[in-house]
Amino acid sequence: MTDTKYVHGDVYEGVIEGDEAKVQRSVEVALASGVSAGKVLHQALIPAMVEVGRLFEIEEYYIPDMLVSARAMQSGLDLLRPLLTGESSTVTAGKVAIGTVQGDLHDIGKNLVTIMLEGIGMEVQDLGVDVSPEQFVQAVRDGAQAVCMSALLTTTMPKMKETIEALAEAGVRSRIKVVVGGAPLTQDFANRIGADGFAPDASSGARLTKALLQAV
Ligand code: B1M
Repeated sequence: MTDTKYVHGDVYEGVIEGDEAKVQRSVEVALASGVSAGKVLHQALIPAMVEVGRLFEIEEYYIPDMLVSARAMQSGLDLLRPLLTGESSTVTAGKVAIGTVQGDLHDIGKNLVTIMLEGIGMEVQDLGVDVSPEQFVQAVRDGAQAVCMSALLTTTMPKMKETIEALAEAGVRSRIKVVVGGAPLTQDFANRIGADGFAPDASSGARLTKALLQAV
């Protein structure tokens, strides 16, 4: 059995079936047999969530199905976290506050960005989901040098603009960097709302945040 066939098999199926035990067991087997953490993530876990979204769209899956799949995906991600972050303990590259914007409960993409940020030596304050503009402002007052926002719903994207406006009203916008991401976003949207950067995936989002801070 090849690497690719393996990870596309049990890990992928486990997420779609919402079977946490199967995901954990098969991620462990994949890692033990030499499959890289990145391969498990990009060739099995993420494609499985894309398939779950497709099944939801065609009404084969409902919200509880999406929820159990998300839990199964997260359980696999938990096993990959130490490998993706490289267990780096020296924090030197700056402090970032991250969250999913107000009204939005999707956190897997945001959690991935967090892992990638930690992996490149950033100190991360994870504000969680449903984060209000005021909470982001407070995080900056508490020392965050960059704000990373995630949104998965077209209906919650406007909260990113509101948050940037709240940061400006609080007088802290000019001293921080704002990076946005999430499946429905585009570079054009990021430009229009006045963000400093947009990234289509978690690792480029983390790298962009660090680069923007280093360019200050
Ligand atoms: Co929801 N959901 N959901 N959902 N859900 C989507 C997003 C949807 C596309 C499904 C569909 O219709 N095909 C659709 C949105 C449609 C739209 O707005 N255009 C949708 C909907 C409609 C809803 C509800 C409204 C359903 C309802 O109630 N009727 C509801 C809303 C609840 C709310 O938030 N208020 C809802 C609820 C849920 C669950 C709670 C059940 C669950 C989330 C559980 C959780 O996150 N803990 C859920 C899930 C799992 C999904 C799908 C299936 C998977 C999302 C995911 O985790 N993807 C999703 C379908 C899909 O995406 N195909 C769907 C994997 C993850 C790794 O990708 O988050 O995109 P993603 O992150 C990517 C990039 O976007 C990027 O990096 C990652 C890759 O490396 N990225 C960043 C993300 N943030 C970034 C930030 C950055 C940089 C990059 O810089 C700061």
